[in-house]
Parts: sequence; structure tokens; C-alpha cells
Amino acid sequence: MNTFAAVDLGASSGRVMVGRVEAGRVTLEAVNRFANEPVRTGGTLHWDILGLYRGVLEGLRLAGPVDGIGIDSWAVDYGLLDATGALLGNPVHYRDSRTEGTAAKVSSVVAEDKLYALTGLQKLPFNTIYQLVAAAGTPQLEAARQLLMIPDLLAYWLTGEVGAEFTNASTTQLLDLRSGKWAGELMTSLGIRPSLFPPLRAPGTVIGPVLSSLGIGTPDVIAVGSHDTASAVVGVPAASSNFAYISCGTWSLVGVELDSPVLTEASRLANFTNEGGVDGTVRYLRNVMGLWPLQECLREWGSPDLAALLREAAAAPAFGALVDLDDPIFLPPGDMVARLTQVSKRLPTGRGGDHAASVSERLPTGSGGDRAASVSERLPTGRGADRAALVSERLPTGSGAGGDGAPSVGERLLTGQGEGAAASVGERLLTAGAGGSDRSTPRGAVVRCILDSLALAHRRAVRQAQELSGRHVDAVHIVGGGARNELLCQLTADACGLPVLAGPVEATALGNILVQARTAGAISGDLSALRAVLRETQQIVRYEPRGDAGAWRAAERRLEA
Ligand code: LFR
Repeated sequence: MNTFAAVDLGASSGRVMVGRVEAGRVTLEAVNRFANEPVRTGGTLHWDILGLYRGVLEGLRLAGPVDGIGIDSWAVDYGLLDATGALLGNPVHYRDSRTEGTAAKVSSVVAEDKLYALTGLQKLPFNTIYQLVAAAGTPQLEAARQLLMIPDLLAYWLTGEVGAEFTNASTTQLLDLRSGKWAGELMTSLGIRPSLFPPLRAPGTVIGPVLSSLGIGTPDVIAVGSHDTASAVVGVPAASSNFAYISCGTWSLVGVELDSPVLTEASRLANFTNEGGVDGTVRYLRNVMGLWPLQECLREWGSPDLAALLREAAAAPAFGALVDLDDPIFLPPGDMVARLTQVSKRLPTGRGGDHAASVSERLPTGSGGDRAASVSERLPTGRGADRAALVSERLPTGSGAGGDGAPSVGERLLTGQGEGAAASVGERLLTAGAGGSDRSTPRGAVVRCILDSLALAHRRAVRQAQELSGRHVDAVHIVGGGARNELLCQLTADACGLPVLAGPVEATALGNILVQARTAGAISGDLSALRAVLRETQQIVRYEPRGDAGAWRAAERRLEA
């Protein structure tokens, strides 16, 4: 009993991995990877759930004989079954716009502070509670007899068993945090039928054997942390409890692991969430927009070579443009460059000037920093590159970079790298969105804008998590696909002023496998024992924070202004 299959569905791709757990070691192999491409029909954005299920079945066939199967996916979304157990339509994507305006309806019935006290969840417009209120009265919901979260739906197809795995159920905002049971009264008050929700099951319990009719053997399907973030946090190779994690993929889930929830008013206002974790832990975290804006830009640009783009981004000026990634404007798919532009345009006027001023703070004394600042103050709002060039002529060149390798304002303006340093951020990003025809288009600068802004958002969430929970943090673990992004990892270390430990990339699949292995008896112990196995066997890259904390503080102030 040592070979397990992890089915791990992310918002942009799915995979089936085979893990072997033996003598305190774990190895992992991908046997099937497939795209997860949402489909819009009739104006609604859906998940292609049958396509995903096909990828799962193919993967399980390729995996060969296994001793267990665990399934995890993104949270909050669900499928509805009719009285015969048939799926009623394709599950709706949480990024669909149907929940717009629903939060107000819910809060007119249950005050937001009461909802937080009951469920401990941050207010995300797409939480299951809002999706169900948005769907009220639709024939589909009327006909539904059972609601299954995505991993539970796949487990149902594989085994015929229904249930609601606890970690993912905790993301619905319909679970009573204290009792750990469905919040029936809350549901009823909102017109949601409690009978839709199947019994809860704990991670680490056996769901049932795979139906023999599927032709892939009859291994047990084991409930794991079926919310991908729950499995990812199991997969954080932390050596003590003084760590923050960033599960970084389409989202960045940034927080700490606690024994009990934080339900203070400050926590609610900071929109921190208390999600249920494996072994009774609490994932105290905040959703940060993550790599989604970058993924969307790449899609818009026709999937250019990411490594080359990241090199351009690394060479682009720091803090050339910043956006507040918490802005819900970034939630829906499509037109990402334009939306980045739009938001940066909403920044206070004189933004380009602020930029010059903040860079100038880093210039060595007497090197022209004062002049940069004073010139920038005089710049009118939102002017273009020619005015920037004018400014650059008046700035001394090669005036030094304040020790962080960033060129001075003058250098940037003269080399054209920062033709927008004195233009509005919006204008600069607009140029960047112009497409591939103009090779001087600084896509690298757009990517840098996203990564600088993401590192800043990481900094804010790591700090807030500590302040609000009282948990001291010595290091930040980045797991998931983002752990591969060296620039992001380094910027996050710099922004947080803490070492970043990056890896494993496949933390979610590993967390999934280790929980199964424990259930099957291939390994024993608590989460720290599972994490010790990861430290022994997984590649982890350490990034030390580089100096110039002042620059990050200044950048943060710019965003908050
Ligand atoms: C990450 C994740 C987040 C959740 C978001 C939407 O994949 O599961 O934890 O907030 O997706 O479901």
C-alpha cells in the first residue's frame, strides 16, 4: 500500500500524478496533464466538467494499479444532481458575472458581521452562498436534489458515493465554523434548501472503491483536503509553525496556519478568511489576485515565450507602474491589459511624477535625485513620452541606482526603457497592449508591473496575517507554480523583508498523496511529520531578501495614496 494517484484540478489545467511513499520518502510523477478551458454558452461561463472527467479517467488508466485515489480542485463551485443522480447542466465558473450585486441581497438578510462570526469566511463575490442566491428560482436549481462540490462530484462518478468533504465545504460560506456542521438556519433564511447538501466527510476517510464498471481497477477513493489550497498547505515543507505560506498559482493564497479561527472585526474588515484545514487546522489567509492577470495577458498576447518575457521583466525598471491587485476589476477573464491600464489610470493624478520621486529617493545624495523629484512635481498629469524625454535631458545620466541595480530615472528615460516614467501609468500600459507588431512595445514592463504589484500584495497580506493572528513569521514558503518564477520569488522576499523558501511546485499533489498515504498506513504522524518527508525529498530554493526596504514602503504608499 504505497502507490497513490492524486487528481489535482486547477483553474487553468488538470493533472493526474502518481506518488510513491516508502521509507519516509515520497516521489511524484505526472501521468496526465490536460488543459482546463472554460466554455461560455448562452452568456454564462461554464467549466467543461466532462472534458475534465475524461482527463481524469485517462490519467487513472495511465497510472496503472494504485492503492488509493485522492481528488482536489479549486473551491466554491458545484454541480447539481437531479432526483436520479444525473448532472443538471455544466457547473458555472466562479468568474461568471451572475453573482454581481448578490452580496447586497445576502447582507440585507444576514448582516455581514453576523455572517463572518458564523462562517469565518472572507467576502469573495463568488462564494457558493452568493452563487446559490444568484441562481434562486432557476429551473435547474428547482430541479436539484443534491449539490456536490467539484471534487465530490468526480468522486461520485468514480464511486457512486455522495458526500461533502470538509475543507472544501468550508469555502461555501454555508458551514458553521464552530460546530463544523452545515449552517441549516442560514441556508433557510436565504431560501437555500439544506436538503441539497450531503453529509460531511473528513479528509483522511475512505469514500469507497472505484466502480468496477469503469475498468480502472477498484482502488479506494480517499477523501483528502479536496480544496486544492488545503492540500497545498499540507504540502508546505515548513520546519516550525512560524511560517507564512503563499500557495501561488492562478490565485495567491497568503496566510498562516492556526489552531483556531480569528474572528475579530479587524480580521473581517481586512477580509481574512478562516478556511477549514486538514487535521483540524485553520487556514487563515487572504485571496490575492495571483498569477491570473499574467496568465490572461499571456493569453491575449498569443502565448509568447514566458521565460524570455520574464527576463525582459527582470530587466525592466522596478516600480515603473503599480496596480492594486485587490481590485475586483481583475476578476473576469479577457481584456486584461486594458483593465490594467484602466485601473492604473484611476491612480491619483501625477502618478508618473510620483514614480520619479520615489525612484529619486533611492538615488545617492546629490546625484540628481532632488532634481528628479522637483522636476517630477512640475510635470502635468498624464503627459506622454516627449515630455518625459524633455525631463530626461535635464537629468544627469548614470547617476547611480541606490545600490539595487535599478537604473536612475535619467538612465531609464534616456534609454527609452521608461518612456513612461513621467507619463501616466495608463498611457504606458496602453502602449504595452498594442500587440506584437511593434517590437518596442514593452510587454516586459507590463509583466514587471504585475509582478511588482503582486509582490506588494504578498507583503501586505503576510504582514496583516501576522498582525491579525499574532503569529510571528520567520520565513515565507511559496508553493505551487509561482515557486518556479524566480523573479516573483525574489521580489516577494524583498517586499516582505523575509527569506522565501520556494517549492515544491507540486505541493498540492504532494499534500493530496501524503494524506492518502497516512490513511492507507504507508506513513504516520501529524502534519509536521508529513512536512518533514517533503523537506527530505523535495527541491526547495531559498531567496534572501535584498536591501532597500524603503523602496517597497514608498511603493506601498504610492498604491495606498
Ligand atoms: C485556488 C482556489 C482558492 C479559491 C479559488 C476559487 O485554486 O481554490 O483557494 O478561493 O481557487 O475557488
